[in-house]
Amino acid sequence: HEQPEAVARTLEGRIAGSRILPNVFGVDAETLLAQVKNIHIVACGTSYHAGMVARYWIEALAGLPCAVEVASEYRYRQTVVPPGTLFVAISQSGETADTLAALRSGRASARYLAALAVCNVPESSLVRESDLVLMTRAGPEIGVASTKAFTTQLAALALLTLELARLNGIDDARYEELVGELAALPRMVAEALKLEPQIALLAERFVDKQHALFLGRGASYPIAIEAALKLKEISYIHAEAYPAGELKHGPLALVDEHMPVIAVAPNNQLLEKLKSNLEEVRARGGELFVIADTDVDVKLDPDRGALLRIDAGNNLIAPAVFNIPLQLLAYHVAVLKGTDVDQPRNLAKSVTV
Ligand code: F1P
Repeated sequence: HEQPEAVARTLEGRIAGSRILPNVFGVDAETLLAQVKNIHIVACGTSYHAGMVARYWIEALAGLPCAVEVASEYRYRQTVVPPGTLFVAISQSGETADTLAALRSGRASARYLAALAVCNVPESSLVRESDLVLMTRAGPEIGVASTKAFTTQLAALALLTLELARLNGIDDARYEELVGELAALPRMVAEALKLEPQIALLAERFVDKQHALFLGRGASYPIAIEAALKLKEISYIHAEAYPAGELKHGPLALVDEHMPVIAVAPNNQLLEKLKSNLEEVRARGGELFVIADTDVDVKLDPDRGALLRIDAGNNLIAPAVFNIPLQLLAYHVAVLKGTDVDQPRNLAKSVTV
């Protein structure tokens, strides 16, 4: 519920009128970022999912090649780092061992053009050891599971994307339009939170479930993965996420009346494809819950699912907005099941070993 303020803090002083202010990423950042030819994003857990969203944004808007990987694998691969690579480490705590190790191994061999930290803790090791820093300013997260940290990471990564897009020649009018949309994010998040009573009702339909399947396409796919992670880490329901187009390559075999399917349906060029994937679920008697943009219609059997509408705004910030009802869903299922939402079993806030 603090997220509108947290996201507003992330954006504060970084947008003036219709542009992102120069040097919000550090001293001489503009000169450095103008040389970026390639991006490697590295993170763990929820922060990794924020990076996955950013990859869609950076490729589409800045036209730069962008790879994203969990730090625990990146650090052990013989990663090829092309010249002009910006290393972006995302971490709420700035102390996650694998993320720091990935940063340090790259720095030791001087392979990066620069390292940029997207982080929530100013005095952290990650911030101290990076060349450029973008603080998320989420404020302290009490719970183990990242919520506002994730949404503010998305806001910070959208700032980075738009700066890279500007430096790589995005059309001025499009740039200004996108900056305006990003500035509206705190308000959109506040609106999304108003869905809570509906989500609380929806949660009742998950309490007795053993499994759940989340689907998304494009930049909504990482949001589906993050939603599955939230559900499993705080409610202990086994949840998986797939790109909706992968359904027929295996997971469809799991769909029956016991498998709830939750789909994220923004109004974009992928919608028709998504609808045909959802039809495959419906035809097999699966329970289908669709979180959809206001003007999206999806065919559902009333007793076998539900449609929840949300004003997700536009393509850029839509993932951050869709994320809110999905976090609320995990929260309400956990509350109904009586699990400890703030301190899930077996998990630590910061994985430092
Ligand atoms: C990464 C992370 C969190 C998760 C949990 C364990 O932390 O996977 O996303 O919620 O607390 O660690 P960080 O690198 O973002 O601090």
